Amino acid sequence: MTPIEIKSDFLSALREANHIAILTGAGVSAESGVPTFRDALTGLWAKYDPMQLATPEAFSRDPETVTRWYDQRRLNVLKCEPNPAHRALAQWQRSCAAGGRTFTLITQNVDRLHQAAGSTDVIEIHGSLIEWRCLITQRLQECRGGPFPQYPPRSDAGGLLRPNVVWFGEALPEEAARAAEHAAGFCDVFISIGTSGLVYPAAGYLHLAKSSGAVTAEINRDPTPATDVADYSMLGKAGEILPALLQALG
Ligand code: BJW
Repeated sequence: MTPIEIKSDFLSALREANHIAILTGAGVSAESGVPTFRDALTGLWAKYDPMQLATPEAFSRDPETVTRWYDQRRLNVLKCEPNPAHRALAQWQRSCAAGGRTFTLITQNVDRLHQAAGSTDVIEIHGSLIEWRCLITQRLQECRGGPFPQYPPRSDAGGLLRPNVVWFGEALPEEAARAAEHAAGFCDVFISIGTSGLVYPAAGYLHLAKSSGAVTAEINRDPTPATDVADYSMLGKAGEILPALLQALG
């Protein structure tokens, strides 16, 4: 394995930063066995396009298929464990807190693996697929059990249940969106990790941070639209780069 190169001026920027903001995407959970959003769907799901399933229109048209897809993903996520990338971010947050510095973790992931690794105050801008919402009462219920007995599932009130995630065309949760924008606009260093940078408004946060004067960086297995925009780009697996970065920071 080639050694991971971390630029010394990037390390200096991190050491001097009072406010660090991180945006994570599906690539951070890939090494835990959670397929990324745009990974080809396999098996029975191969004929579907995730961009078409993750919409309120698909749910209205075919709630059975959409909820089966989300439940299968929920059941997979419940079997997955945090990986070294999640753990490094949680450890980094603790060490920043101990030094009186702010470390804001914004995630697009709906799998709760950051929280399982010990990260706190995680800003979930796309919701969570562990929580489901009754369309009659709007009550949320955490679902950690086995498969639902029927699809689409129903709440005790008899309403349809949908995953509490943000679909295309839906607004982000107001408080999470406000907190994420604030963190991106006021941080000293912003790092985008494991996201394709295709979905807005999240894809705009690195630009917002940069135009507000932050040092920006990207960690991704592959180049993305953010690669040429960020001040630093580290190509590789998040589960290898983040622990190396933390070690380099001492
Ligand atoms: C690794 C790795 C390893 C792999 N290590 N890396 C402005 C311009 C254009 C369009 C819009 C715009 N503003 C809004 C829009 C429309 C739309 C949008 O962005 N469309 C684009 C497709 C163009 N946005 C919306 O609709 C948003 N809503 C909105 O803006 O509302 C406005 C409104 C206001 C008021 C009233 C009403 C509306 C909502 C977006 C919601 C996105 N939701 C989803 C689904 C969540 C549930 C689910 O999971 O099913 O969120 S879509 C999907 O994409 C999911 C993800 O969180 C999100 C981002 O994906 P991510 O994380 O980047 O994953 P991938 O798979 O794309 O990439 C993985 C990456 O990992 C790759 O780069 C790999 O290389 C890398 N990788 N292994 C490091 N080991």
